[in-house]
Amino acid sequence: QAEIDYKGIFEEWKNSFLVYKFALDEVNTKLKIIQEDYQFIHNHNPIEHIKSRIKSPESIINKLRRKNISLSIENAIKYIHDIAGIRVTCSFISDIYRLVDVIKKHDDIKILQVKDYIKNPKPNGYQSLHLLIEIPVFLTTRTQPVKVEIQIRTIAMDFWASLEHKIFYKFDKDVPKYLINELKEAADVAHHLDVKMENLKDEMNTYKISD
Ligand code: 0O2
Repeated sequence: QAEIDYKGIFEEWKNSFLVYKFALDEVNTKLKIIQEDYQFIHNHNPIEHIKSRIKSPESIINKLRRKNISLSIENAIKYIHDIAGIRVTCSFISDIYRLVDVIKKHDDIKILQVKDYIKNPKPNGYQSLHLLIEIPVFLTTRTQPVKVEIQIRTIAMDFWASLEHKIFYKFDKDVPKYLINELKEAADVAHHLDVKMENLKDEMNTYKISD
């Protein structure tokens, strides 16, 4: 198979990708405002980290191939929903749902899809809440709606997902059965920790109120 000129493709796609950078800027600003405002009102910061990225052409091409879709910028824009991606790490599971409720209230954001892998984890144990949104980007000559995937998870879910991702690629997607089982077990332990931490926080809050 001929080698793909990723650099060439990137050059060709660069202009179409600029709006994704603008969309990420918009969502990042919204999240930072929520973070500061929440801290101010409730004296609690629901967001630990925010990380954003534009998906690399290599990764977009691999995903198009995985989905059996022919390679073109039009197809990338139409079928790859996470070209612009933001990962938000929260302290507690309740923070995740609180954040989703706040995002849903933003009039300019259209929620296209909610995938709740916390209530329904993937068979391998993967947990996170994925929001596919569309946000308007105001350009000089037009307004363009742009898709952004927001992945919201706890620190424990993020810890698990980063290691699973590394293992998956280390074994070139052919992970030995015993490691798959151990990863599933680790995901259950991570969930147990999340539930325990949530309970501890609730306990602590009742003390604060009765003081
Ligand atoms: P990368 O390298 O992280 O970008 P769809 O949008 O429904 O057509 P998609 O995009 O597979 O199909 O949907 P989904 O389930 O929302 O997954 C999107 C992203 O979630 C993935 O992007 C990962 O970032 C993350 N993810 C989903 N499942 C797993 C998992 O089992 N383990 C880990 N570590 N991450 C997961 P990419 O493009 O697959 O990968």
